[in-house]
Amino acid sequence: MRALVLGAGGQVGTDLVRFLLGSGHAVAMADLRPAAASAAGPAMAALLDRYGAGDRWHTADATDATVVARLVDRYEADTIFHLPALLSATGERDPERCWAVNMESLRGVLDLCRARSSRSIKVIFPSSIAAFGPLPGVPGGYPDGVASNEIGLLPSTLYGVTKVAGELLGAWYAHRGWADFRSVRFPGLLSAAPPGGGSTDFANEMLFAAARGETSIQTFVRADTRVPFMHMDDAVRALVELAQAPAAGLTRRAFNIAAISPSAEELAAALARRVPGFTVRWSAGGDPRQGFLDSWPRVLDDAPAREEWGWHHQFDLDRLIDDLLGAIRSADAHR
Ligand code: AKB
Repeated sequence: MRALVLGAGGQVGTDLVRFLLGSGHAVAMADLRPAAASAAGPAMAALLDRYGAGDRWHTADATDATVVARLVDRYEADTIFHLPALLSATGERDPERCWAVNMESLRGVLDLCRARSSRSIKVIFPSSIAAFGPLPGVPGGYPDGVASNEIGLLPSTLYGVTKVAGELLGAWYAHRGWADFRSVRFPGLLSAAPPGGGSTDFANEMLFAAARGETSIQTFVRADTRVPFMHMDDAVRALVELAQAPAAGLTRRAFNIAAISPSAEELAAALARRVPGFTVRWSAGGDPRQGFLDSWPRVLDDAPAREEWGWHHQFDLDRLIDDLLGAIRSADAHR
């Protein structure tokens, strides 16, 4: 694969770059931040040095179509990972920028693919559980096990609107034969890099606090909050495996992918089993992010991804926590 990773310095981008380089792919990267200031910190610059890839990191506006065109041509990219995004909480606070970063930049990438349609460039776009929203007239929201083709993608956040619109726009470009667009709906993602302005961040905050030995933390969610989560290693593998899946086997352009769905209380209990004394003070509700979380499915059905391109997760809750507590402590030790 000759990959161009846009938004390479974010929570997903840094781990995706690590995975791609480690798997021997040719990778070029763009982000507003220099590598050493990415979500992975100086470790990112060290990683690039190790693979001799430092000069393929471009500190540039990855949402600028001219920049992207230059990079696609220079590196003869056959796959573009479009990762720049404002997440659910920050997107509500800055809707104009959310639309520009999430949507306009995707449209720029798709237009670029259209201009080079003879190359059939793949565009891999992370969608999200935020594509779902409250079902009108259905108290309690979605039943557990929401399928990939569930009708009623009615998001309650602008972030979710950009994800649904991005899925539809990409599918239309694919239908016209201009881009090979593919998308996964990510759950909340957990890794050793700090997240950036999502509603699922409560879980990342709990993990970071436990890893750092904080034994009493306040969270913005209720104890019974339940949404799907996934280890970042599974998430980046999903992006790459979907990019590599033979087109003939795919019946759709957007796939649910699922791993675990612990409640916030179950997550806290799993942390407390490893960090003695770890306790969480729960919120009674009222934070807008609680409303967003309540509007998302608790459990996703990802059967089409499993059947059509062999998707499977590797991290259950216990393995995920053991791995990430260690990874956060090790990253802290090297900062
Ligand atoms: C968010 O909380 O906004 C993101 C997401 C679910 O896509 N983590």
